[in-house]
Amino acid sequence: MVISPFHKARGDYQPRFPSSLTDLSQLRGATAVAEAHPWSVDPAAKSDLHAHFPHTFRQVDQGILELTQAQGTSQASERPLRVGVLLSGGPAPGGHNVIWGLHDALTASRRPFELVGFLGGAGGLLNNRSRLLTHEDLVDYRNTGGFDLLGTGRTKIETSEQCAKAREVSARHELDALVIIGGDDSNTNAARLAEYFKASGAKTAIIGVPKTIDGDLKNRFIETTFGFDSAVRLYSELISNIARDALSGRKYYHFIRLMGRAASHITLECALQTQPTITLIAEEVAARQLTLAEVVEQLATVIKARASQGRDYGIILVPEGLIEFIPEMRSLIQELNHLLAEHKDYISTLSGFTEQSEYVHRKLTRDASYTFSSLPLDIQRQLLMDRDPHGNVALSRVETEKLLIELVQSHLKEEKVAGRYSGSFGYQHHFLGYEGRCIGPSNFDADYAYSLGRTAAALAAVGANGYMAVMRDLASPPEHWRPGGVPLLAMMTFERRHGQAVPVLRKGLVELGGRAFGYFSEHRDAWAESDSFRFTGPIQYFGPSYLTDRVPLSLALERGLSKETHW
Ligand code: FBP
Repeated sequence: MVISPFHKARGDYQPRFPSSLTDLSQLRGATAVAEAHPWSVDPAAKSDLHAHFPHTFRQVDQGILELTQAQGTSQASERPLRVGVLLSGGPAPGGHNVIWGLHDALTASRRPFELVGFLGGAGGLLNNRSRLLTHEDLVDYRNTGGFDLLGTGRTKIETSEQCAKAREVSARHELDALVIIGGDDSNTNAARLAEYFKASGAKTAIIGVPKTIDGDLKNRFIETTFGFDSAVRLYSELISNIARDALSGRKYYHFIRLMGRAASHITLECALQTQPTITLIAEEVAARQLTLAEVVEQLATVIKARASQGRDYGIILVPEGLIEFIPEMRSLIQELNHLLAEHKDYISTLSGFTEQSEYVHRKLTRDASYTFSSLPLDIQRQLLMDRDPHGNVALSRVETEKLLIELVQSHLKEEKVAGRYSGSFGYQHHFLGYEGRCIGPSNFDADYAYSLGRTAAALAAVGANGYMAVMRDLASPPEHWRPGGVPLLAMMTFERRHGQAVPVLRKGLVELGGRAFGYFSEHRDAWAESDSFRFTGPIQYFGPSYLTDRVPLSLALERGLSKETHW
């Protein structure tokens, strides 16, 4: 690795963390306590959860593990603590800091330890591909983006054979704990493993860490995931640069699709940051049951109104997940997912798109077939591409922004003929996704991920099997954050997959009744009418704290902080 001056200087940043995580030697011996916290899981799901997780279910009623310092002096233990760690799913800025925090906390515990990193996600665990991680290995990865220290993967752990394999590998390494850094799917894996390990008497505690740029691992216990802040700051910088270009040239509408497979958190945060002309929020489209034609009409209405003021330019934000939230598209995609899974072998024998699409047309219901054929050929092709390991269409490859451009363009042509539009519709399209997943973490993410790593070490020290490391009060300074552990099962729900109800970690979508969406919906009409772009500039790693230590605006709004201090 070649170390640039920036890389070196940024590596010197020492993340801030809650003072309660300073000395893990004070924590050894199960000082974690059950917080008296009134909570409940969905009562209907509770008995089903019990049936799926009979050995770990009791934790749901035990509550949050709050990490507190033990009284008195610590007792030395000569038995080394062995901890495994893996990175899973899409990269998110801060992943390396979780491992660094884990390592630092284990070092500070003054107990001998070994940290084993599994390579390439859960696949590395199942195939026992691993390396020992030492201080020297981590030095050049401090405060860096990416998951390249260990690599990542999307292997699912579903079968008991896989669980048995994971148990065997963990036993071979004599692991006291295995830390899984991932999103909702990876933490669903973690919950399954925790149950299997407990049932089979394995000594390894499974601990989850909430990661994803999408920000959709969010609920009453998780205020946001690490990686979200850095990714949206980069996207917001790029959007504001494009907005300046739009204002300068005054000839293009820029359709910008933003990553986020399901939820529109990234798009909402970028809208709050940059105040674009139009922002589509997928959850709202679904709640209002808007058809594709209605979404297009909504866009065209703003474009026409702006044209009448001589403004033939603007910024339009489109969430990656939008297409699955439009009712007729959702039905079509669900049918396609089902078809492609059921007839996978046969479809793979068909040569090329034309044959595949003819076959699919014959199998789809009438409505779905109609929707499919009304789409541009490129989009049809993208909807037939290989599925991800969960059987879902790879939305990052579906160019929804181009679909919208094509439909808006033809709508405006008709409006022009009818004399209702006299502007000129120039456009550009962009997709902001991969470029945000590996940038160097902002201070917020560097601190948050590092603190989660220290928390995971604390949970490992107390053998908290089936818990996720969390940090609460994130809008306060890091020294005041409240670390803890939440039972993975307390965040689970049931989803239908391949016709069966399966337990999965619940995805946190944008709450339309929440303060962040509320602020956006109060202001969006003004942003559409006149140009109110907000130019964020790049992430600041050095400089005054009011620039470097910012928290996401949606988090600030949700925590009731004033606009004046956080804008
Ligand atoms: P995670 O949920 O694993 O963090 O990944 C999210 C994401 O970045 C999505 O926004 C995007 O659709 C997807 O990953 C792309 O996945 P891949 O890396 O497999 O192309």
